[in-house]
Amino acid sequence: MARDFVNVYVGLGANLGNARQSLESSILAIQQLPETLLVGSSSFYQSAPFQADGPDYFNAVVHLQTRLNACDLLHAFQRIEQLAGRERPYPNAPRTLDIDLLLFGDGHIQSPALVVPHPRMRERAFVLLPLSELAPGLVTTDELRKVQSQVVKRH
Ligand code: PH2
Ligand code: MG
Ligand code: MG
Repeated sequence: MARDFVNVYVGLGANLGNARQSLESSILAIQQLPETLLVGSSSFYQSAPFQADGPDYFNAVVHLQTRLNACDLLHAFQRIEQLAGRERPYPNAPRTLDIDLLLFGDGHIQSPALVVPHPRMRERAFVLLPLSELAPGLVTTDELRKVQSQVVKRH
């Protein structure tokens, strides 16, 4: 029997090259993945690098429904990052495109390659603000209050 569609939330980020264009292109690429529907995408948000360096980031969150498993989805995201010229010279280095699996249904995954829910997403305004725009029920007001000192500009 075919597996059910799972609700998935994905964080997009870029701070090298034309970051806004990279986010737009990544959404188109994600939309073309097999067995996957794009349900919605947030506004774009601009912020200084959080615990990282380089130019300002543009970030967004997209909501998907997919029948791919988390591992296949991760590999598909890595391929899209590669096509966007992603390099990894050191941890949290500036990047042309970062695609992070934030939530995979109500699944909990703990493997060397993938941890879901994303372990740092609740500390980051650049994730919580676009996520709460798309799915207000997934972010509490208390969580938003805790990150309110992080300056994030909605576009
Ligand atoms: N990603 C990081 C580290 N810091 N800061 C902002 N503003 N946006 C990001 O996407 C980001 C970051 C590691 O993935
Ligand atoms: Mg990331
Ligand atoms: Mg990443």
